[in-house]
Amino acid sequence: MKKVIVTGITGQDGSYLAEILLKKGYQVHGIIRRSSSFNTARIDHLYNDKAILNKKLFLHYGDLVDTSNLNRLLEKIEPDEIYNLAAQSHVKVSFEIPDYTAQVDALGTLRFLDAIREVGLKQVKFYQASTSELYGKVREVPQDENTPFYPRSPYGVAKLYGYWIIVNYREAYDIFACNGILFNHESPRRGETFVTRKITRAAGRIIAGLQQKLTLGNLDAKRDWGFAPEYCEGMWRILNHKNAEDFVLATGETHTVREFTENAFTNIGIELEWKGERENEKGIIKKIDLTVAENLVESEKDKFNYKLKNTLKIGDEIIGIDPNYYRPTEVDLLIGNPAKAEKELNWKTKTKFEDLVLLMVKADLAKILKRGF
Ligand code: NAP
Ligand code: F7E
Repeated sequence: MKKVIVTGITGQDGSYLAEILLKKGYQVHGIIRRSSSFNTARIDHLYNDKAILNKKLFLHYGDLVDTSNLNRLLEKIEPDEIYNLAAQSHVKVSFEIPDYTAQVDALGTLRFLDAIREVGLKQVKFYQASTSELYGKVREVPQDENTPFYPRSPYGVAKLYGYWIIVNYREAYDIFACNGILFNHESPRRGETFVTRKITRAAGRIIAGLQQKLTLGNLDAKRDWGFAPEYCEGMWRILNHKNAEDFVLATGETHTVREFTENAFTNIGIELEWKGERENEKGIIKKIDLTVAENLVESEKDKFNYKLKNTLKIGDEIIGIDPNYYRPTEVDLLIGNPAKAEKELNWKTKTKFEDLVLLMVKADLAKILKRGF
């Protein structure tokens, strides 16, 4: 049985990747960090499964800022593959904690690579979670593996170090190390402070009468949004390609935050109208039809403990802007060209933008009507 280490296993991608690797027959060793409250919600369904717990899934405490435990874990596990997904992954937060972000996202990658060298694991394959944020102030449209980088945040700059140290260790020490340059990928497991999940969760809470208003930042930023599980399958394909190379994973489509918002609210029966400009812009209800939200989750209604309580009406202001969500330097436009991955890995996204928004809205609304929050 092949053994694999996944850092960041408690995150969105780590949880999907763990599922994929378990299905492929790997023994999965996840690294989790100590937390004052439970942080394993995304993998509890795997960890609580006794068969998996006993034979295939192991969790170890560790932190990318602690070198000593990385060496120990590598010696103990002797993995065939390592997926380095752990990171301070929030771009806006990286402006508040740039030093910590660099410690984890830049030096954390170096620590891991150097531990591999130190322990002498010659055969191990290493995946690095690189990002479209490297392109930042984009030098060309669309972006591919040869597009020059211009990061626009402490997060992007830290990940730039991570990218180049992978390339350097590959060339200097012949380590099978690869960068997956992944464009934004989302899911019902996306953290609630990233814009997509913030919007889909708010749409559900607003139509359920639990929240009056959604406050956002820059509505005009454009992102290439795909569905996370498909990207995690792509990570495995990158490491199982015959050569250690870097790959872009993306959909090749781009949409604004505004379009995502409009789409999400349409899925719960609200048509929005925008009024005002910049920080004075507001999203107002133009049309509303409660049966749309009811029909969306009709098939799951037996599991619900709460009902939709609609007190909304045409003219209600349900979206506002708070400049606190603006970033000191923004990434305005991302659109990836996944041609290399399509050709060499036979990897292609299946979930279209509209389907992604729909599945996220539906999952959030169902969760809210089950739990009441
Ligand atoms: P996420 O949900 O924020 O998960 C991050 C994971 O890293 C969590 O498990 C977190 O643990 C862990 N972590 C944070 N700091 C750590 C530390 N010091 N030591 C050990 N673990 C630490 O992120 P994601 O969306 O799954 O993304 C996975 C990776 O891909 C990240 O490296 C991200 O930067 C990169 N990426 C993401 C996207 C995207 O669109 N999702 C695109 C390109 C690249 P806790 O659960 O305890 O917080
Ligand atoms: O922002 C705008 C914001 O935080 C997307 C991470 O996974 O993908 C992610 O980084 C856009 C930005 O993701 C709000 O200004 C407007 O333009 O969802 P986000 P991100 O910054 O693209 C990349 C590929 C990664 O690697 C990262 O790890 O949405 N925006 N209003 C907002 N963003 C947030 N978070 N909250 C708002 O209220």
